[in-house]
Amino acid sequence: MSQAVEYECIGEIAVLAANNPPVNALGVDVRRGLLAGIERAESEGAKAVLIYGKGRTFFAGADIREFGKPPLEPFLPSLCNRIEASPLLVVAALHGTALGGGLEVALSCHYRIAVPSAKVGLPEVKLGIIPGAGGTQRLPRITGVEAALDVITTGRQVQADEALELGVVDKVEDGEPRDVGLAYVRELLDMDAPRRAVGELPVPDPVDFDSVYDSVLKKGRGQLSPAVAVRAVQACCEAESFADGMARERELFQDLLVSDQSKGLRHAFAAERTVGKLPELKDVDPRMVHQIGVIGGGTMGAGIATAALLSGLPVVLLEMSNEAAIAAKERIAGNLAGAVKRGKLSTEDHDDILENKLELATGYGALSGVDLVIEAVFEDMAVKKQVFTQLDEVCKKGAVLATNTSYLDVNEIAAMTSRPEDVIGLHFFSPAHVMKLLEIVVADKTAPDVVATGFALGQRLRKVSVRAGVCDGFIGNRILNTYRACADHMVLDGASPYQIDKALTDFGFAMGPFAVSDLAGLDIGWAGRKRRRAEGMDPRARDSSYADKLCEDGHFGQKTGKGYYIYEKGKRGGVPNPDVMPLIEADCAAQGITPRDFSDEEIVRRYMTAMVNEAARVVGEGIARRPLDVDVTLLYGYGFPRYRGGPLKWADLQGLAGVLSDIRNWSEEDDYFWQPAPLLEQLVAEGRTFEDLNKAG
Ligand code: T1G
Repeated sequence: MSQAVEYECIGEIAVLAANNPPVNALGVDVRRGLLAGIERAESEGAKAVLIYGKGRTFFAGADIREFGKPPLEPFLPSLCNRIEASPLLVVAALHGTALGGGLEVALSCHYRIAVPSAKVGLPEVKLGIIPGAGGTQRLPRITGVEAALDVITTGRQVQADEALELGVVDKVEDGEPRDVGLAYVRELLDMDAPRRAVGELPVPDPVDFDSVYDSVLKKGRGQLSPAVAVRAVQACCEAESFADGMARERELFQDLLVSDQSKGLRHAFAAERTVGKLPELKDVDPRMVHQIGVIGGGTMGAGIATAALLSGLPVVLLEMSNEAAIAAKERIAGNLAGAVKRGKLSTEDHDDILENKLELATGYGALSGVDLVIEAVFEDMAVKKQVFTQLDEVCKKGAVLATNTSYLDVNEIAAMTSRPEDVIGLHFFSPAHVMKLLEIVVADKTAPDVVATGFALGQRLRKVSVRAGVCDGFIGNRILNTYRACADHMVLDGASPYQIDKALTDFGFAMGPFAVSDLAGLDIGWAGRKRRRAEGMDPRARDSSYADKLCEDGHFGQKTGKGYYIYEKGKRGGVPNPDVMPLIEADCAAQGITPRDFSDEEIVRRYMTAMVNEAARVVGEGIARRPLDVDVTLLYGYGFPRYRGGPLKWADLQGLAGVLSDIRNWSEEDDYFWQPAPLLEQLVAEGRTFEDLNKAG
């Protein structure tokens, strides 16, 4: 009997304890252990079997690391059928997160008990697949079709009390899973409870599956798995037999398992768990952080302070005047009120934070005792240098001095202090208390324990932290500049901003580049263009003036009600601004450009290829450690569609040779913008992929 499942006999009850840390994933050893356990219990005359998980959770699903490898017996669907068919009474005791194949094993048992903190769910759609071991056939028989469709197409985790209401679990009892499980089995044996095979329960009433399919597909914005799951549940109602329904589920599951969408989502799952693991930080302890300082109470500063306060960290917020400090407190109070509204914060905690955890200050002296300071003042180098000169004077020895700059040279800022080893970039994304991404910008002299402190803070603030080197725009904004420029080039060559936005939202982006510019504020792009022109642009670089004209007329997007789109108060989204196309036509005419038609495919291909090419440079220069760091950055900070895995995963799935040949073709029309990244050329020459670099770590 493999150690992945331990066997013991308590009287007439055989106990199978899964022991496969960290999350009792149903890898082959666990599956073999369960099968052997059931067979042994039957052969040794047990009356009942209890299955539970040791450690932090019941089975959290199939072992994702086995996907894409040759499957090994016993397969999970047949194991579940075998458990269900056992003549013994089989009971599951759930704690932690009983997810995916884990819940499917539990549903194949005859009874289920859970501890109050347990959660159950079938999150397979989040991996681009569907439940593949009976979840779409057994769950509807217990909960009815509507509830099953909700759980399966959303992939959400269901708390124990709701699971009891739905009938997914039969009892909720507090205690150790083994103990409450044993007590429940004895109770069932004492009352001579019958075996209950869920697969033998009556077929539930159907719903209008076609309209459910259409609405789920629409909601998925191109992701297929939730909609395919509807067809699997439909089979539960329409198949001749339970076995036929299982077969249909498996068919749909296998198709999705080999799909690019599932490869993209599984990559995203693994990448977001790997991005925080840096070999150079192994055995490096972060510095202790018990209180932080935030300089600047504008949108970013207030958001950063809110994120820290919500994580339980006391904050000293420094502003230049009392009025500004009070305004900052109001912004923070607004953010916190939003958290109360979303049920993320109690009113008591809300009040406690504002009364006891947030300290306002107008003098740098107030920062002398904090462990870490984050500067979020106006994005101007001279102002930053002034702030860090002051911080160097007042902050205690060992304090971490962080800048929230989104572009500026962190080395230059660090050089303003006598302790550049304590300086780091912590680049939050707006709104900072909502957006998950945190770029941790490591300057040339930043000490390893300061980097470790940045990651520890990121974890405490529930951020997804990505290490970035110093360059103009670090990882995310640098790549954004390039694919955004590509969009401008296509506009100059004849594609309308509205066609481009539509093509990219159809591709899966939450918003197209021009709608994003309106959201962020056209004045930011304008300032950037002016800065680049002032610094002197390469004469071969293409430039456009149509957006400048919009800004000169005071149209900065959503915040002024007009930009590329016109925004009516209270209405979601905007309608195209009729003034824009004439500005573009005038710009083209002035540059002697003859506009041409673009297909949506070509728009997406050029936009994505520009993104990939710049990303390859960012990895090639070591600004990003691994390709997965870029993917996580774009997924969490730039609305990249998760089911495509990120730009470099997308490139691998497309085939790098094809991506490179496109760049070479397009360089014939513009050899300045379309210069292949050396890393991309190298990978193609060596027949390797970005995933190979991820694996190399
Ligand atoms: N397989 C393998 N490893 C897994 C895993 C899994 N299913 N789930 C988690 N891990 C690893 C993870 O990579 C990390 O490793 C460590 O466990 C801790 O995870 C037929 C086919 C369970 C809620 O989708 O949602 O069943 O980084 O950092 O925040 O229908 O992990 O330490 O090396 O995330 O506390 C369905 C996926 C599979 C659940 C815990 N199940 N996991 O969250 O810790 S498909 C899922 C999670 C399936 C069947 C189909 C979460 C968690 P490392 P963590 P956490």
